[in-house]
Parts: sequence; structure tokens; C-alpha cells
Amino acid sequence: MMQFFIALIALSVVLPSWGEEKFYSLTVDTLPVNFSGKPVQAMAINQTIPGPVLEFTVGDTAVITVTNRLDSDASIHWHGLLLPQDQDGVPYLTYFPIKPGKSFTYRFPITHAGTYWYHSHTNIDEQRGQYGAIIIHPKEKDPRQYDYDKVVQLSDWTDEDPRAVLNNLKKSGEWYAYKKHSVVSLQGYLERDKFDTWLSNRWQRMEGMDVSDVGYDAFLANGQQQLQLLPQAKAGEKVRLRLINSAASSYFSIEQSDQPFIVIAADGIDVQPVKVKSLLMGMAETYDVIVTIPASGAVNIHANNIDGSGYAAITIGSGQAVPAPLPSKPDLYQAMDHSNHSAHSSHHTGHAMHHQPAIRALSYQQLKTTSPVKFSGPLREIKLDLTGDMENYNWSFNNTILSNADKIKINRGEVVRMTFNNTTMMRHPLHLHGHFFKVISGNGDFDVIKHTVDVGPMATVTIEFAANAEKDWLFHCHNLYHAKTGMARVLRYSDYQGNPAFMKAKMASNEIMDTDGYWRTDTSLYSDYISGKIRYSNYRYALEAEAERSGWEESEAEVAALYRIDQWTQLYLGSQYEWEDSDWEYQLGVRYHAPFNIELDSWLNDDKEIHIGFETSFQLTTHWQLELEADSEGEHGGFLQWRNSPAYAIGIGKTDDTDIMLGISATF
Ligand SMILES: [Cu+2]
Repeated sequence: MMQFFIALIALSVVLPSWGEEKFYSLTVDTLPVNFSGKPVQAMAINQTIPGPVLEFTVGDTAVITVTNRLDSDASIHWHGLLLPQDQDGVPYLTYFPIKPGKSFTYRFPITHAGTYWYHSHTNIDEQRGQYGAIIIHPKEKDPRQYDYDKVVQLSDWTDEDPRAVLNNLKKSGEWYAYKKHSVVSLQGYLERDKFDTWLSNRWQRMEGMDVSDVGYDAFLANGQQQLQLLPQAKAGEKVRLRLINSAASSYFSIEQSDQPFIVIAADGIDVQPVKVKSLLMGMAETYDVIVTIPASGAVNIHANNIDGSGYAAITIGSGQAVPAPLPSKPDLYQAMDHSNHSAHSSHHTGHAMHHQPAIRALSYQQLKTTSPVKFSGPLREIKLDLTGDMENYNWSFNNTILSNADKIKINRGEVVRMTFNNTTMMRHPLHLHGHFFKVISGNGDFDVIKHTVDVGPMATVTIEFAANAEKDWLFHCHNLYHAKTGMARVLRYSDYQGNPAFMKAKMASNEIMDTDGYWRTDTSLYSDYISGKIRYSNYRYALEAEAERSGWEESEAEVAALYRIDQWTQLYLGSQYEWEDSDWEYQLGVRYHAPFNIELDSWLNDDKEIHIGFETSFQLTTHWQLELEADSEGEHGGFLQWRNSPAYAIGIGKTDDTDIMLGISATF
């Protein structure tokens, strides 16, 4: 803890460089990998995934040269380290990205001990393999007893290009439901005798619970699905595991069926030892735990993705280990009652405990610092709603994406209290660069100190930190797909003017922006009906072009420009051409995603009449979907489709102009 105070004090003045220089050289390059049976090009650091473990001792000066051998920009951020702002490694905020073929040498003092990590902060490249661990040893020998010290760095792997993953999520937040086996259907509700829950969830415009976004091909511990550690370890020996969740969008529950874990540090900072059965780890969190090798000679640990889609296995020692629990499928058929907190696994919400609990899953409330930490200074309060939805796959704070938001101004010397109110059904691990904060959890001066905090569905979490640095620091959700679509803010020390050259360079770069547009194309080919629709949209605007030929005599084409007012409402200006009357009609309309998941469309034509249409679909079973549409001009249709992927379906359908017909549809 003392080192931590020294770090805080050191950072309040301009950081001096001192101590022994410790050199590392990191090269970012492509690497052919095969994690799932499919050969893919990854992006690796020094040709390994994860990259090398960097070790330092408090008092060292880190001198790290990063060379970029990719044909795109690179950057490395030192996650959890307190360091001078221009060494933080966030492109266009703290420095310029490292261009292809170029190098950048970081140089910063190592001021606090613990388990940390480093990763790319460019686009979603971290997902491709650009991460590694950092161990910082205290100056004096660690008084805690253990025989071995090992890093276990967890991650998620997809064979798809992460940019394609993001584009798919933009087509539909449910794009990966088939891959994750998490399709929620009416049949599922009925089987659970929950028809009323289906009704009320649909009324709230939700089909079911969302636990995760992406469908992954593998979950890795130190780059392996089955990690074997320390075959030489003997029964009774103690292993310090430095667990790091470097996944891009996966929460892991760390579980075993043997001896409990003893947690000794969270996010690098020592805590009073606490025995737990399991730990929930949000992206970017780290925990140091002591594991004792049981009499069998081996222990088996699973990092289970909380969406139930898979796990990474870690076996320590040699012998017949008791198998760790397999991932359990979350209940996706819960009522989306926003006041019903008990419906969600709340590992982290700190309700005050009145009696010592049995050994259970870790909560922040169970974590206490080893010595009291007090911040003093004028209080600044910042309230952020965590906002977003799977429907449009937009994520933000206070319904405003990073590029549209003002910087959050703070003054040096203040105590900054941030309150997060999660209005979504997803967990968000929020990370603040350059500062540690207290998670207010009922332990007063002993509240746990962290750099990343998990905020559960519909939960409220408060943090406090001492504003003792300078310039700009990023604050963002560590779900990389959420951060990239806008769930981020810049905290600015009010005496800093910013560097306009950063923004100029960013606009000229190929950095993914939260204002970027994404494509979606839908086509249907039925025996008596053909349609094609192409859509280009960003967080606010959309352009659509659609052509339809029904019954081989009625053809129409439509173009529209849409403006999103809020999550549910879009205004549009459109033009429609009908071959029958061979004329163009202009339309001014509103689309509203109404309760019960009904798409309402109301528009005014040149005929000065108001027209109304509706469209809805029902996921009847895992594979069968029913789509219905009708409008006030008498057009109507229904399609019953079978699908086993978000991209393709076969079906039967009928419109007012056709007989019953067969066909296929595709989305890409
Ligand atoms: Cu998030």
C-alpha cells in the first residue's frame, strides 16, 4: 500500500525519472495462428500471443521500444500504470500512433507494484492478439508466502476480422445469437410457463436477456484453450496466480471445485486476503489469488464465459484434479423488470452484509485495502448514465457518443466522484486511464482501489478518485465494441488546452470512429416476389434504397434519408416510384419502434393523406420466425422463415398480390 501512496504523491508533481533503466523491445507484426481449426492471421507482439511478460521492480525506469511491422497504425497502452500522460499510449489523445515501419520509445518511472497488462489502443486490434502482462515487484520482498508465481492471461478469440464483427453487430445486435446458441424464442417462454414474461418483455421491446455480444471461436489462457502449469508443483504448495482478463468482450467467472481461492490483490493493489469460491472478472480487471495444490496433486480451474458459450481450462500440478464446473447457461428468459435487481447475477453490487457470509463468489464489498486511503479536496460530482441498446448497437454515456460529447473538466486537487447508472441490460467494465479510484462499497477508508469497475445490468456504482495528474485521460467501457461505438469520454484537467494536431491527424487516419457508417443488405427471392434493400447508417443518420416486385406486376422502388431522434424514433424524407402509375411520390414520415417490438411507420404523401404501416416479427422457435406487415393502402404480407444463421433463411410467404410462394432470403 505504501508504494501506492508514494505513487499518488509522485504523480501530483512532474514525474522524475530515476532508478535503474529496464529495457524491452516489442515488435507488433502479423502472425499465422490456428486456435479453432481454422488458419487465420493474428496480430502478435514479438510473435507470441500473449506478448512477453514485462517484469519491473518499483524504482526502475521502463524504457520500451515498440516497433510497428503491421501495414496499419499501432499503439500500446500500459493498463493500470500511473505514468506521465504522454506515455499512456492512446493515439490522438496522448501521442501520435506508431506508423507502419516506425518505432516509438516509451520511457517512464515504475512507481507501484502489482499485476498489470498492456494492449493495443488502436481500433479493435487488441482482439487480434495484441496484449501481454506486466509484473511489477515491490522493492522489498513480498511478505506473503507462496512457492510459485504465475501469470494467467485470459482472452477471447474470433476467427473473423474484428472490424467485420463490429459491422455484423451493427446489422443486428443479435447477429451472433445462433453462434452462441442464445436464441430466445416464444417456444422457450412457453416451455418455462412464462407467457406473461414474454408479453411484458416484448412490451419493453426486448426479446430476452443479452449477456454478451460476440460469438467467439475460442477462449484462451496464455494463448491456450487447455493450459497446463507447473507440473512439478506438489500437494500443499501455494501458487500465486496473476489473473488478467484481456478479453475484448467476455466476462469470465473463475471457478474450481476444490480449495477456495484466496484473493490478495485486485487491479494490482493489495487487498486484505479473502477466501472466495469464484470470481467474476470484467474485461481489463486483474486479480491475484493464492491457490493451494490439493492432496490429489493437481487443481483444475475454469475461466467460464458468463454467457455460457465456452471456457478456458487451467490445470496446475500433476495428478487427478477434481474437474472445475463447466460454464452454465444464463437464464435468458428473465423478466426485464428494471427494478428487479435480484433477477441479475449481482456479483459486484455491494449490498451491506450484516453477517459474515459463507465462502461465496467475490463481491467488491468483500475487498478491503490493507491500509486506510483518504482523499481530500473540493468535491466534484459527475453523473453518467450508461446508455445503449442491442437493437441499433449504439453505446454511449448519457445518450451521447464520445465524438459528440464535451470533455469532462476537472481541476487538480479535487476529489472527483463519478456515479454510474447503468440503464442497459448488459454489464460494462469501465476503465479510467492514469488514476486509481475507490469503488464506494461500504468499507469507508478501506473501500477497494481499482482502475476498472464492473457495473452490472441496471446497477448504480459510485467511484471516487484524487485528481492529481494533468492533461487529458481516456475513460471508457472496456468492451472494445462498446468503446468503439462511442461509450467513452475524455477527462480533461481544466488548465490544459489540448493539442489540435491530434484531432487533425485522427481525421486523416483510418481509425474506426464512433460516427462511422455501416452497411446492411437484405435480399429476398421468392417464387412470386423479389426484393432488395441496402442500408448505410451511422449512430444518427441512415440512407436506404429498396426495390420490390410483387406478383410480377406491381413494382416499386423507394429511397429514404433517415434521421434518428432517439433510440426508438427516426424521421425520414423519402421518395417512392410505382411502375403501375409510373410516377414519383414524396414522403415525409416517422418510424417508431413501438412497445411489443412493432415497427410503426407513418407518412404523409403528395396526396396529403396520412398513411400508416406496421411490421413485426416473432421468433416462434429457435429456427422459425414469423414476419407480418400491413399498411393503410391495403398492402399486406406474411413470411414464415426457417433459419439457422443470421445471414440465410428459407421460407414460405404470401402478400396481397401473390399466392403462397416459396423462397430464400439473405442478409449480408
Ligand atoms: Cu460496455
